[in-house]
Formats: sequence, structure tokens, C-alpha cells
Amino acid sequence: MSGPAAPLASLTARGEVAVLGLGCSGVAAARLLVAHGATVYASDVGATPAARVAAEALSAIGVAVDVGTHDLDRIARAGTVVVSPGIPPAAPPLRAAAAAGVPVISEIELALPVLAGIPCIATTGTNGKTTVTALVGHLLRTLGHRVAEAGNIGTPLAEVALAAERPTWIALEISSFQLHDTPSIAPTVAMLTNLAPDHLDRYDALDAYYGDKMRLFANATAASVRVVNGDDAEVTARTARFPGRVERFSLVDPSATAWFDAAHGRLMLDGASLLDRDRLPLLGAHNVANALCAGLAVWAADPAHRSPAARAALAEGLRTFRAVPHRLEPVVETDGVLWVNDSKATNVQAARAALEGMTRPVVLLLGGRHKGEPYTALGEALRTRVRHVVAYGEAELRIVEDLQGVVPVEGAGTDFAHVVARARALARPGDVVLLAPACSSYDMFTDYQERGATFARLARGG
Ligand code: UMA
Repeated sequence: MSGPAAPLASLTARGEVAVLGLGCSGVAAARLLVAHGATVYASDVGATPAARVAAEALSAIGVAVDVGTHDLDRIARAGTVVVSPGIPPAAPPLRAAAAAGVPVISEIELALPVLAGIPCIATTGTNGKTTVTALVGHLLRTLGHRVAEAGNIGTPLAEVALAAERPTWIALEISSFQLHDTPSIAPTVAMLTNLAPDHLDRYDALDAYYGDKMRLFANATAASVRVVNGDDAEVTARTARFPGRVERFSLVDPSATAWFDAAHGRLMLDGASLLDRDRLPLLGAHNVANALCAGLAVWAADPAHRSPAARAALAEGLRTFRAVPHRLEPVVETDGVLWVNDSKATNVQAARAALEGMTRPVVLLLGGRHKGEPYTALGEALRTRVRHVVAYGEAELRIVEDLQGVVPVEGAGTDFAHVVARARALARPGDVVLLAPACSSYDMFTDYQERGATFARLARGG
């Protein structure tokens, strides 16, 4: 299971490597490069305390660092640029690299050769990919493997490549931003959970966003395996042209390898029952789809995962999985009101999936930084499930305008404690207060984790 002796030798031989961004992805990339003998220049346009701490740590290991600016001339002279996923293609340092013909790669592309030989189940899609990746990791572990969950889920793949102990499997979550600069990706199993509008603040057109997602299949051959959502026409249409074995999961279609037999309340895999729905400890129909997707991928990844004992382990893994924080996470039930944190629902499609999973009347918290989609796209569930919408943050007025006349809606400003207090006042015993904001968090919080943690604290009365 070992890769080539010096997997980054040809890259480091091209000259200095410029790492853009000093978030967790950039820091891990710079450290990996140093560990492989590269000369590294790292820079971040921001001068936040976090960037300064990162800069100090990297300086200490010999990296040349700029905080608060990118030295565009130096970047243009680099042999390679490693870009953090949050930096858009039109950013000045990427324009400088392009103008000078410097190759640009993602931190995942950098790490892949170091981890060559380790089987990998890679997940992309607009929604569900973090839960599916966490599920895949948990299922592989239940089967006895040493697993690293990495990528968009939080731990940079370069950090896995730096670790002393190599995993025996990798569960990789890969976003469209990361895929954009990862031309060599060829996972053991490639998964696509769904396709829906998102990130329209970064992409000019939906086609460009979906195009980046399709890069996960760019190196597919007849021997490749992919797992796709059989209920999503866009997924089916866009993936049809790629070679390889196709395994589908579906909430309705018995001809799919993994499907949900709603009549009997069972998750089915390869013609037999895998697990009763009520033994899966996750809320919402979309989480049934996530469980089917993850179970199918692990089953398809290796013939050894298809024995009766492995099937039993897969069922056990699904039973013992717990919701990932901030993803439809039940927080507390007080005075008959259940508080659910779905802070990771950062787009309309995800918020809609959360709403559709609710079986009780909902007071819905919607708001944050607008991402370009109309809130009416939350669909029929607004009318059938929502008692009241509390709109807040930068998107407040837009949400109120979109939803007036559709559902009771009020604006609650930018004080999150007040927003939560309004939800508490509006909820009746038997209701759910659901944070599924359909927006990014950056107008009021550092990230969606901070938003979710604040919601959970306030929900508990803190
Ligand atoms: N920056 C520059 N120059 C610019 C623009 C930004 O230097 O022109 C700097 C910023 O000042 C900042 C740094 O780049 O300091 C941020 O880099 P980053 O946004 O890529 O953040 P990281 O901390 O490196 O985290 C990234 C992913 N972030 C994004 O894709 C936005 C994390 O996904 C991922 O977990 C992590 O790498 C490890 O792989 C987060 C995310 O929000 C969770 N993903 C999006 C999503 O899920 O919707 C795609």
C-alpha cells in the first residue's frame, strides 16, 4: 500500500511553491510541502489573528509568509500554486498565476500522490455530502478498517498525508471548489448525492457549478464504480456519459441497488432488507437517502464488504451512527417544543430537504447572507409544514418580500438572541423550531458551526 518513494519530487523540482490562503487547507498544504523538501511561499489577503498565528507557525518551519497581502510578482514566478478552496478563480493571485502560466492545483491534488494506493470513497453533491462522508467513515470503521475522513468535511487531506500512521481507507468529501483544481482524482468509488442550485455568488452560471462537480468522474474508466442518486434527473443526465459500473440509490425505485421500501419501512440493499427505518437514528427522508447512498458505496467498494458478516456490520453501523453536529441535529425539547439545529443548511435546497423531513408544525429561522436563490423555492413544504418564518440578517428583507402572502413571516433583525426569542414566543407545544437558514452565516458569524453552536446554546436557555 505504499506510493512512490518521492511522490512530490517533480512538483518540488519546478521551483518555489506558492500556497494561497492560510486557513486550515493552506496551512496543511504548506506543512506537507515542507515535509517533502519544497521551498514554500504562503500568503493570505486577510490579516486576522488566526492568519497571524498560522503565519508564525509556518515561518518557524522555514516558510516565507505574507499576511494581509499576496505578492503577485512572486506568485507569478512560482513553479506551482496551491490554492485554498475558498479563493475564487477571479481573485488577483489566481489571475496573476494564470497570466504567467503557472499551474494551479488544490491542496487535495497535492496530497493525492502522497496517499497513492489507499482506497478512497469520494463524495460530492450539493447536499448531504458531509453526512454521507461521515456515514461512510463510520461504516468502514464498523467493518474493521482504519479510516480517515477528510476534505470539505473539515480535516484537510494534506493533514492525513502528514500523519505518521496511514489509514487503510479514506472517506473524502470533495466540494466543487476543490474539484475545480483536482485533475488527477480517480477514487475507488465516486459518489454524487444530488445537484441543485448553490454558490451562485461564486459561479456565473449553474452549468459551471455542475461542471465542476462532474470533474469527480473525469478519470473514470470501464473499471470505475460510481454511486449516484437515481431520483435526481439532473444527476442521471449529467453522469450518463462516463464509463464504469453505475450503482443507484433511490427513495422510491425498487430497481435501484439500494432503495427505500416505504410500504414496509425498510432500507433495502441488493434485493434484501438491510435495516428497518425506525432503527436508523436520523431525522428526515433525505437522511434515509444519505444512509442508502453511504451503505451502497461501502458495499460496492470491495467484494469483501458483501459477505453476510459484512452486511450485518453495515446494518450495525447505520444503527449506531449519530447525527453530525449542525446537520438536522436535535438539540433539546422543552415545553413540548423540539429545537433542531440544521445550521449547515446553507442553501435553499438543503433547507427545503430539512423542512420536508419535519412531521410537526415548524417555526423556521431563515436568514444570513443571501446566496442568490429565491426563497419561494422552499416549495410546498412552506405552506404545509410552516407555522411561521422568522427572517433575520442581511437577507431579512429579501426573505420577507419573497414569502409575504405565502406563509406568515416577520423580520427580526440582526441580534441572534432576539431572533431566537421571537421563535420561542411563536412556537406552541408540539412544534419544532428549526434553524435551516438557506443562507451562509458570514454576515453575523465566523462560520456555520458558530451559528449552530449559538443557536443550540440559546435553545437550551443559555
Ligand atoms: N483568502 C486569500 N485570498 C483571497 C481570498 C481568500 O488569501 O483572495 C484567504 C482568506 O483570508 C482565508 C483563507 O483564504 O484566510 C480561507 O481559505 P478557505 O476559505 O479555503 O478556508 P479553509 O479554512 O482552508 O477551509 C477549506 C474549506 N473552505 C471552503 O471551501 C470555503 C472548508 O470547507 C474545508 O473544510 C477545509 O478547507 C478542509 O478541506 C468549508 C466550506 O464552507 C466547510 N465549504 C463549502 C461548503 O461546504 O459549502 C464549499
